[in-house]
Amino acid sequence: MEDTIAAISTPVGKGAVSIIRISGTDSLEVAKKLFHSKSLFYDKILPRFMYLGNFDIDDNEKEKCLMVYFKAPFSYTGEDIVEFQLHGGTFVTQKMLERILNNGARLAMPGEFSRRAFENGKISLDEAESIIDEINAQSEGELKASLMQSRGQLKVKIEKLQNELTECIAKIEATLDYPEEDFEKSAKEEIIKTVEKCKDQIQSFIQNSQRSQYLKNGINVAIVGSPNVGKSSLMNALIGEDISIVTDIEGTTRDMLSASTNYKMIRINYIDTAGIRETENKVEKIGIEKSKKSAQEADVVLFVLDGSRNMSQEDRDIEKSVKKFKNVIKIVNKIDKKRILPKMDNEIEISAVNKKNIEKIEEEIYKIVIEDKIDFNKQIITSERQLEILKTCQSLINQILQNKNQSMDIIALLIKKLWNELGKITGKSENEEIIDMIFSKFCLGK
Ligand SMILES: Nc1nc2c(ncn2[C@@H]2O[C@H](COP(=O)(O)OP(=O)(O)OP(=O)(O)O)[C@@H](O)[C@H]2O)c(=O)[nH]1
Ligand SMILES: [Mg+2]
Repeated sequence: MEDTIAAISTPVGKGAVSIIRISGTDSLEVAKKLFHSKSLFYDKILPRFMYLGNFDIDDNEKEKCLMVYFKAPFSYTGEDIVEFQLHGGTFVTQKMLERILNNGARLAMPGEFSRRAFENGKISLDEAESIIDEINAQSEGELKASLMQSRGQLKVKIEKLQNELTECIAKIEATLDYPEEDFEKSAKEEIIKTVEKCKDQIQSFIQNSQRSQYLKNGINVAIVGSPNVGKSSLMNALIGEDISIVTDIEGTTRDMLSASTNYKMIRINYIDTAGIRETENKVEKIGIEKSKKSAQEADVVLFVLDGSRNMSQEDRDIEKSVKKFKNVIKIVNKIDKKRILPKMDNEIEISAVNKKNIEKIEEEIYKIVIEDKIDFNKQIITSERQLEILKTCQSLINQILQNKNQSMDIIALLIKKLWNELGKITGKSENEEIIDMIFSKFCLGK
């Protein structure tokens, strides 16, 4: 039997309400020693019923709080759970936990509640991982992705694939028992069909997941252009704060500076860079190299021009070098001044100092990176681990297809491997190591 564990389940120092959770066979026994209420008789306690009462902090001091009992197996962990909810701050909460730990429970390890939930069949591995993501989610989009996962949709789909593969394995075993030519041939055809179907599904999971990386990491946007066109002014306008130095001296920005904002649930990370030009200045040169590199690595490049003058040779050189990037937005700045620069296709006119049309840039970034590309209603994979597994599956599938003319036992071996690999997502391939790894990423109390 598992021992009884306890921890504070709410984030330290945040929020008005704290929750202490106890899980295990002795949960009620522990509570009985410490919590008293006129309406509560421990031998007749009602599960899922809130009891208001007092918790003995020590001999003289009591803390008013709520207690609720979840009877096994109808609880998060599948075990008996007792939860205390209190309004006290960090100190009182800590004190209560200490009392609980001195009265029959031990401190839970990070992720231990969820691990027990998994072990008792309450959540799948897939759901457990998404709980970690929910806890760590930074933007709403990211949260949505992990919520989708926590409904276990990926697990359901992958389990289905696993079941189909199980049938394949059964078929192969049958052909080994009855090695008549015809039977083997038709079985093989069916097996290859199933494997091809797996291939398509997994490919679409992977594709969607690569897009969903934007949800997780945000979109990286490099602001490039020649000196003095107003890159830093634009950066400040986008962020809504004066974080980058602006002067009328060419070559003001020497080092890269990045800052983020949220737009429609997505984080956008802007990188202000040094104006690109020929220079002998050593520091500026390094800055320019960094600019070029950040443009290469960015998801979107904002190519900024000064609308109040014609294109310089430098502008033209930069234009040429950004042409090879896939998402480039031409920004014509300083439209508060008289426009000299000829009109171009697909440009966005702005005034960084007057903060005019800044939102158009955000809209455009969102449009070219996110719209039509991420379908929030589709399965989105946010976990790096799951993506790696799916990639391994992909290469196993390719191996199977390449070896389809080999003997049945070779194919069977590869299909079993594939089945096991998929099981690392559904939890249907008893591998302790993976399970340990996932739950170790949880924080205490979850
Ligand atoms: N009239 C007008 N002036 C602007 C605008 N945006 C920037 N400027 C001016 O242009 C000059 C250069 O601005 P910065 O933002 O420092 O330009 P930069 O591209 O970052 O320059 P470097 O860092 O040197 O490459 C400053 O004097 C700004 O005040 C604008 O929209 N309208
Ligand atoms: Mg600058």
